[in-house]
Amino acid sequence: MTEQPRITPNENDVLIVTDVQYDFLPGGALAVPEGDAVIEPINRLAKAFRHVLLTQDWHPPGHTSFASSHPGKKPFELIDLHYGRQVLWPDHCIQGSPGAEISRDVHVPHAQLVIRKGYDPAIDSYSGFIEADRKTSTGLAGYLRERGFRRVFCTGLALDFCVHWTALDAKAAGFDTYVIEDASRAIDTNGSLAQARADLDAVGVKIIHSGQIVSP
Ligand code: VGL
Ligand code: ZN
Repeated sequence: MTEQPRITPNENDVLIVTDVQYDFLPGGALAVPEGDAVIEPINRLAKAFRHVLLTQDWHPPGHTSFASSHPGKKPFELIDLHYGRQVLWPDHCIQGSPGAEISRDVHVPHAQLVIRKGYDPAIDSYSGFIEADRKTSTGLAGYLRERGFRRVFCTGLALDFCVHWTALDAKAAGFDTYVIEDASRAIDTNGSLAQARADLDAVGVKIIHSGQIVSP
């Protein structure tokens, strides 16, 4: 294997920790396989970044992304909504519920921002930047620009949904964007993981390993 380049986080870098919430962890309503494996690398990485922010999936009860909101539909089926195709999910990350809490095992006391998403009852949001209608902004790109960040490092859950879309939108917003693969895990439904990798590659998001930044 060729040696991977080392990356040293600097003042213009931000680590984004996506959706490490109880509902995406083992035992949760939408548990990502091996989701808890992201916590150790994230904790290790977080110590190397001065600037860290978290995202939090944050749905009202009856959210349009829930299969339970569409009579006769089951989780993981696809449906066409007013903004396009939507995977239907088990009810998850309901505002104020224990499952929506960020895991207490994520040790990022110095996180500077928690950006919530998916709070519009009629629009899902995988991305921390732009909702699934692909129009409504969360304000995150403006925040990052105003803070002067240039490189964005993406981690968390799930690699093929929220990390994927957050990374694509970071790149499209002009940030030099990385996904730290071992600090992320996928749901992998309907070919979503292969598609996510192809999309990230196609736009030049760099897929790296945490060992390039911090030693295990
Ligand atoms: C996510 C499915 C539904 C994620 C959020 O965090 O990747 N996936 N809501
Ligand atoms: Zn969600």
